[in-house]
Amino acid sequence: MTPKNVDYSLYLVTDSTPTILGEKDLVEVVKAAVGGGVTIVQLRDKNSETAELVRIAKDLHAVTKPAGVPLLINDRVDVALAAGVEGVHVGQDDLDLKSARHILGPDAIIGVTANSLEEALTAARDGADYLGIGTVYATPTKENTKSIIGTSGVQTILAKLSEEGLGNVKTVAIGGINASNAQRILYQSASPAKKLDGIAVVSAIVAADDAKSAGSDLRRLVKEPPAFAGTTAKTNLSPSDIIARAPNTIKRMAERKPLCHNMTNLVVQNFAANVALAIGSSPIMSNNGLEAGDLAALGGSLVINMGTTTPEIRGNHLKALVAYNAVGGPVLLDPVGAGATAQRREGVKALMAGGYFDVIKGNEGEIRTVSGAQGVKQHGVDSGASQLELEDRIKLVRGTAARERNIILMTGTKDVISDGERTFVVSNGHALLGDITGSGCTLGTTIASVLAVERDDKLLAALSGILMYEIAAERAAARDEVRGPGTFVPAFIDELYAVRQECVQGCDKWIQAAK
Ligand code: 3NM
Ligand code: MG
Repeated sequence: MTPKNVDYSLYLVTDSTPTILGEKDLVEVVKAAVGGGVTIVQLRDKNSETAELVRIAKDLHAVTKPAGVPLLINDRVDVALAAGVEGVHVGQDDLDLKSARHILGPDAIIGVTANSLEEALTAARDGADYLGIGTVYATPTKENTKSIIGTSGVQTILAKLSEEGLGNVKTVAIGGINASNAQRILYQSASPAKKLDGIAVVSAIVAADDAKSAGSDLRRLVKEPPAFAGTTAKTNLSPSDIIARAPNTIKRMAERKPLCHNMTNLVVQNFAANVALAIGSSPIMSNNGLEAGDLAALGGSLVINMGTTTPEIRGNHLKALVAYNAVGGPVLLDPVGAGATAQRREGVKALMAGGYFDVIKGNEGEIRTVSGAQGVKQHGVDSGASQLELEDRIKLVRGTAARERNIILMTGTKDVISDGERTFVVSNGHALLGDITGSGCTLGTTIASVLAVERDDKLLAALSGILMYEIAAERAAARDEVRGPGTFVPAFIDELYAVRQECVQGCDKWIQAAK
């Protein structure tokens, strides 16, 4: 057990306060957690007197040492020395790293709390063995945390560490991490050059009724990629290959008839169900989060549409999101009107912190809000005029997709779609789509339907859906009987149906209209 060879994958930080530990015995909890698979332990106790702390540390060490699990003491270098444990963890207001190193020597494991990029870079330069990066999500366990940085904040720090040649420092994330989000946090915080070495948890283990099973559940989760990651190898299809494959992708969808579960707004339920039927998926319109687990088990995909949202609806959305993430069922977010009200801005944040979206699609204002831009002006749920140049839209979409590690689609006269590496601008579609209700929402339904059958290359799935949808709109608008929005809707549904039939019959001339 040398300091440079520590397994940081599941880091338990203790807490002896009654609200978290309850009536349980700390040593028993740590013993159980180590039995479950915790790989490193920190004694964090802000209340006990020094002599008592040393006693606790020795008791814990008697449990951790035989298991080959390092024990560190929060803040107290003196206690670490007295108890003969493997190291310390120091916060920004504790003894500084260099002094701690001087006292404990080169072999001690010394970790530092980093709540910001500056703190992370400084600690890494000063020779910390690892950084505890946070606060990822707000947590009742530690009040007055400095800032909630989310997975994007962790990712920024990891990328910068690597860029500055500090990629060797080990890293764990902390704050609000539990079994429901551990895999996603590891996945979404990863930058191309550096990923986390592990997660640190307090309440997810210490407050659990059974610390051993809580520990072993978490250990299993941190070892495996999340179900939604699908095959991690991206297909290396060229842009023209991707477009050429769209008809066959639609064909597979129409033949499989996957379930497309829509949690959508009151306005478009009927239209969205009709679009799903026309393109060849099987719609279910259910806003009940409690049945989402049963529906997710059927192997389809989910659309979460914020069109008519309330706190109660958001609760249902979050339940469904977790249920689909657990089985790797694709989820598409349509953050309708995201920038329009405080409720909606909050809603987007809560949803993005509550689970993984394979695709997020919205108009310019909505995607800007998703990207975290402040002060986005949106008057209603309609798109309004574009405020960004195409070049800036591309940058924003690509950057957000790379950050979220998903697909971002910004709709408009020109749609911009990216998986963070590959970016497409689609110029298909028709102005009449802007004159009917639910065209954005049902594009979401279309893309989600394709995603249900094409999970390896999600960009291919999304692009196939967009092309089918927008080329069908062009064909509908060109029909003689179409004189405006009223006659457009039935013609559009017919053309979606026609494109689907053409795909099934292997006649893919329609794709030549892609531009
Ligand atoms: N440090 P839980 S957050 C000890 O942000 C600690 O530096 C934090 O508790 C930081 O796993 C935190 O119960 C508490 O959310 C984490
Ligand atoms: Mg401290």
